[in-house]
Amino acid sequence: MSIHPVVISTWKHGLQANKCASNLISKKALALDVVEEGVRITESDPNVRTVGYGGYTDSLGNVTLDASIMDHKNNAGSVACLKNIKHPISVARKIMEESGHVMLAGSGAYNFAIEHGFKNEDILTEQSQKDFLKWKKGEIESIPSDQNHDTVTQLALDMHGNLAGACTTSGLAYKLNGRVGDSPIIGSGLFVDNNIGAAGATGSGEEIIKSVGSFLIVELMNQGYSPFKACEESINRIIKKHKEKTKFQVAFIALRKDGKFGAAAINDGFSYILYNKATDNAIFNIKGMSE
Ligand code: SD4
Repeated sequence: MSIHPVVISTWKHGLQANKCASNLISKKALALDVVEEGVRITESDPNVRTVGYGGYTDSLGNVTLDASIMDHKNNAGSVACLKNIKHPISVARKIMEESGHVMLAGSGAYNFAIEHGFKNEDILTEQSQKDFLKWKKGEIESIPSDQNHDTVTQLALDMHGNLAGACTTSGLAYKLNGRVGDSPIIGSGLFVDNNIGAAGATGSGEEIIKSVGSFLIVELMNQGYSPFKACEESINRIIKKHKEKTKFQVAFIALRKDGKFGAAAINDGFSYILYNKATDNAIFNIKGMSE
């Protein structure tokens, strides 16, 4: 039976990442290589302000990056609070493949990266620096929520029938120094089980961590939920914990082993990009479940 590849990425600014990944996957590349190459495009783009190079800073003016990756053999790698390295997703993969560990953080992660051939690069752009100074002076109170949640998470099913996922972010703008979000936490920002499916998150990391949202979606798919219903249930569990209408955003995407996919979000404004046999990198806008 021939397998039709699928690539799905969070947010409309995941378009270039999805295009790169879909181009590779249509040439029979492995899902793991596809998702790494795909999200590296976003990590390099200074106009995407919450991923990689040119991301918003933390409360001390540093750009600190979180990322995770999982392959079809249940291997996982992740990096938290990484400074001065442009491609945290590739460091996460190196940790997965060569460290004997799953997760490295802070200066240990940086030293590991340097020892493994990554370059020290200044990832603070002039714009990030200017915005930080304005924020310090109180001229920016907060970032509009549609611009403060743009972690790129990408899931792929390759022609060999294997799943992989990658998730990368600079986290919430002006977060406390040392804060780690959901993106590098396996099961929260990302989870892949090659027998079942894959899921990934974007949005308020604290909420996603507390609900272990991506693992929950994969487990619900294991129990027979469709990818869409599984995403909805994971969102609903977060909404139900809050008495007031939830102002923060959380969104999930999911991809099942058979290529079926789904997405759901708490509030309006979330979009995702899909490549499959029916759609060549189209953008889909999602209506929020709390609206
Ligand atoms: C975090 N999930 O660190 C991320 C936030 C996000 O772009 O989506 N940022 O909590």
